Amino acid sequence: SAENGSRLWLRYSTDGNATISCNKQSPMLDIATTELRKAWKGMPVTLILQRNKETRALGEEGYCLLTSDNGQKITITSAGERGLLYGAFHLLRLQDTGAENFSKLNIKESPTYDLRILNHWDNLDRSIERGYAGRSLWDWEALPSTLSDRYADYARANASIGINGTVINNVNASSQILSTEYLEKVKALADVFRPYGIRVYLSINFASPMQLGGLSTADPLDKEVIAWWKNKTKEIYRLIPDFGGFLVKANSEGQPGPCDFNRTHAEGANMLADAVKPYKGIIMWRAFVYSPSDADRAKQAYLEFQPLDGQFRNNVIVQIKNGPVDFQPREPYSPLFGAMPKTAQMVEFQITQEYLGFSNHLAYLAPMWKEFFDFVQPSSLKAMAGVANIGTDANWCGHPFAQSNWYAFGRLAWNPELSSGAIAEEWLKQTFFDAHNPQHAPIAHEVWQMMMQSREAVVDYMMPLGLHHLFAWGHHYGPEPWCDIPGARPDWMPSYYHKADKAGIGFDRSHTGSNATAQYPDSLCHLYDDINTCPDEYLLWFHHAPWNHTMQSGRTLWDELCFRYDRGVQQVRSFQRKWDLTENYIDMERFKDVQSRLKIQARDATWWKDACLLYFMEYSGMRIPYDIERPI
Ligand code: GCW
Repeated sequence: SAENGSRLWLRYSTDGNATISCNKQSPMLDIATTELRKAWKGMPVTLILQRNKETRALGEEGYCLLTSDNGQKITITSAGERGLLYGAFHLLRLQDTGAENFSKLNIKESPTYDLRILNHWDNLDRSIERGYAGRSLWDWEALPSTLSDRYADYARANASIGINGTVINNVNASSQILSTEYLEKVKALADVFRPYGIRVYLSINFASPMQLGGLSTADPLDKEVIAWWKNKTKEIYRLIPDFGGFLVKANSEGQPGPCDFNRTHAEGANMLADAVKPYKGIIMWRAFVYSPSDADRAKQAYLEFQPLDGQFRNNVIVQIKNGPVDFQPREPYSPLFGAMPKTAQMVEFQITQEYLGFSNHLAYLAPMWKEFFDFVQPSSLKAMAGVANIGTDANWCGHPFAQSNWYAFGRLAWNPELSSGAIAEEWLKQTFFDAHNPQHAPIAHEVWQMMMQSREAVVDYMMPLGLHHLFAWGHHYGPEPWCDIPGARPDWMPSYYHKADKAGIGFDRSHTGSNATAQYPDSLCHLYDDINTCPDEYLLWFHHAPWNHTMQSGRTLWDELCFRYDRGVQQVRSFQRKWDLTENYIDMERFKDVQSRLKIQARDATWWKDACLLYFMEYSGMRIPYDIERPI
């Protein structure tokens, strides 16, 4: 049955047998105690809502898990109800991963970020931009009177990993979402999510005062526009008192914004910030801006936003994609991070695999996000957002392993110091394997290895060595480095990015080229700017390197390119073999599902390799090395 995938990582049995108590009652605390009653099989657990010095230091969402009474009892203590909910899920996770000796628990937890937010690119017609797991969960037609069970299931899954906010509609926003009719529907969702500790946010269309309000302008300095947003905000908070705020994509890819009225991003953001301020709302203002101009696309967000540092209200957070272009399998981090010391910043990761094989390819993304944190201090950020990969598919995410990315996003937003390996291990134990069965351990380890290698494999078979955006036009599935559509935007053409010619391949972003390297802090700038010190994985991001350039391996660039593409293909084949080992250990349904998706992935990897190498060969004029491709 489809049940296997639908339960996500919350598969624990429901034969709990312990005494669970709590010193207070509320809808949220009922959820916490019910979870424990259903599944906890150990000593009695008491949830204690208590404000004292210790709990206050951990905040409303933090908690202590402690074994007391000589190992006879477990207490979960928090200053806030949400802390108790998270503590309950933590305890169940420990039981399910078989990780702890419960006689000596002494755990104190609190989240690194107060805002841990999913972004849904869901449209009001229930299509999902870049969604690969069915339709949108939000059944707008049936709302507000009919509530799908999946709303609460969704909220519960999020709560179990600490996600506490959701932007439920696409950043390419319809102004319709702010109509009274839709706000009633949004309120119904917010009411379901609230006891799970989840706040609702909305993406807004900057031209809403015109499109919805009938005004002649959306100029953020116009009095009527200001008044319109104030009224709208008031209406929202009357319905949803804990509404989180707005997410805005402005002057980006054709969306309206303050620049249409000769105002800056800061002026636009601040107008909205003032409207939500009385209610403690926030504005997440995206920095994903670029246009077909002379400036290198990778430089544009920095050029536009860095000079605005210090001009934003303190309830504005600038939301920046991890890399300077667009969620590629590998990008260097965006140099805008750290370049606006007077402005709150947050990172936007993409959980949905727009550029990583949709829901056909197995790609565990925690290593990619951790790579970002190798460069950007977690403490320099205010929050974390992830573009959701969730839809109406019975298993929520399409690929059974895509669930691990939802899971990992939540865990990293709670604590970005967790290792990707540890997260993969706990996810696998909860999702596929029995942590208490020693026979499962060696198989689980093989699958763990597959997860840990999977993102690098995608980089290898799609775009190694810093190549980027070789994707097919529009849908972004599969290779099309040769794509050439007359009259189309040049910055949407792969050749803009790979610049292959007889002399070499890659985008010169060093001082001899676009000089994007200069946007990085000095030490990195020097490292990246020099073709001899630039790390292999970013070489063709920053340099137009000659085909016979000597790589760190000693191979020529061309040979290295062939080697990497081939390595990616070989790795996917090794994943297929590893997965076959699991056949007798997990349910047939998920076994077969993953097996058939790996088959697609293996075929796609070969397709990528062949397409890219055969195309680039026309420029390099070199052969694919004999031990990779023997001539027939
Ligand atoms: O990644 C690109 C996508 C668009 C998306 C845009 C954005 C929501 O191809 O589909 O639009 O980025 O992040 O705004």
